[in-house]
Amino acid sequence: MPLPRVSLQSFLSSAKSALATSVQQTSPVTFVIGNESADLDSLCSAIVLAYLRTYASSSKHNTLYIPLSNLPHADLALRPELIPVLSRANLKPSDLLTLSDLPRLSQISSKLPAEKTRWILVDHNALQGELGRIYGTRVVGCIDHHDEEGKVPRDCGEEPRVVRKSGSCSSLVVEHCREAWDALSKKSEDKESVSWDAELAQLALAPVLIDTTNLTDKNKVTPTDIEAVEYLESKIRAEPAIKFNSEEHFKVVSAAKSDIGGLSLPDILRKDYKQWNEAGDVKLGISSVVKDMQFLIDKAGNEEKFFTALEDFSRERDLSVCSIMTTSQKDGKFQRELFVWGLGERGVEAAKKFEASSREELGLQQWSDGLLDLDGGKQWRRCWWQHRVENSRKQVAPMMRTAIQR
Ligand SMILES: [Mn+2]
Repeated sequence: MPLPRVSLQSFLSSAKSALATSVQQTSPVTFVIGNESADLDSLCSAIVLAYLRTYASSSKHNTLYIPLSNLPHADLALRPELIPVLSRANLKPSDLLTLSDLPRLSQISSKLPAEKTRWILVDHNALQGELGRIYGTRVVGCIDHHDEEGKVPRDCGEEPRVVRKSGSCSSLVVEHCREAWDALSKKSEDKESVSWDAELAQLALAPVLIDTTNLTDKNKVTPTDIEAVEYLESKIRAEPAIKFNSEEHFKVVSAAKSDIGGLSLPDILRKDYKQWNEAGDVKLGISSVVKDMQFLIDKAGNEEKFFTALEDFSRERDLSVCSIMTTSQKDGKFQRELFVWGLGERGVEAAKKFEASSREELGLQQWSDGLLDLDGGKQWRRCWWQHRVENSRKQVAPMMRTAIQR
């Protein structure tokens, strides 16, 4: 039997104590974790799935699924968009469980032995980095909208295994849990349950609105997203105390998201950052930024200072290919820039190969008379306008990864 239902806030606080107890007693633990860019989609999908698997599953077991945000606690401050989203669910950033709640890396294998853990991935389907190295074989399910990486077992038994295109991973989570969620709502139709449903629905809805630009981005929206929005809005409307307007909520959250003027350049670069290891130990890092290249250069002071900051950023992470993808609006038109810096022999080779194979597909065009470009022996740098704006990091990263594999 699933555990008796509580509010989202009580759920997160039980999850925190459950995690502390399992570390103390090395008892079994089940995590739901988003990807390491830890964007709104990843964070909300993990909480919503963990909550519904805990309280609405048809399983005979009473497992508490622990939602883990894939970032250190301090980095929550880099996500101003969390504030309006969490507050609608009566949560604050400090309620979330993060990597800082895990034992330190040097002790993690003994305090949280792999064989005692189960991992369900949302918004990615291959556990990356150190966690992947230690716990990669303990992944027992996933719900994701990225390319299939073939890492999660085909048969996940009772746990979900969904990898399918959609604007937001949260839409897939909602679709998967819908029946169980309805059954849970039916069990008790008192005021409390209605308001808990509305909190949960608002949490699930925010990433769908953000990732599909309020369902207007035709390159991203799928029927699953549209159905999820309808379904979630009906759950929110059922709570008379809430005045909710999706359009207005979308505006508030996206304004908070692009308000990065107060962050330092390194913070902006790591805010929405993903890294991959290819062909042995060639590291690729891609930062997504919601302002244009000129904003980043101005933030640093000038081009030279910008490159110095970027070089430090790459060195700290031992990158062979360092890339930035920007999004911005000019005269009401959505635009993208793409910057790639190959460092060292393998990095240069991969970056050049990427340009040759993707120039046409991505509609790459020289940026500002090649102001940022460089052809050195062990360095190669390019900045382009990316005219095929429908390609986000989700499409561009696999192209770069392929270019690295020789
Ligand atoms: Mn996503």
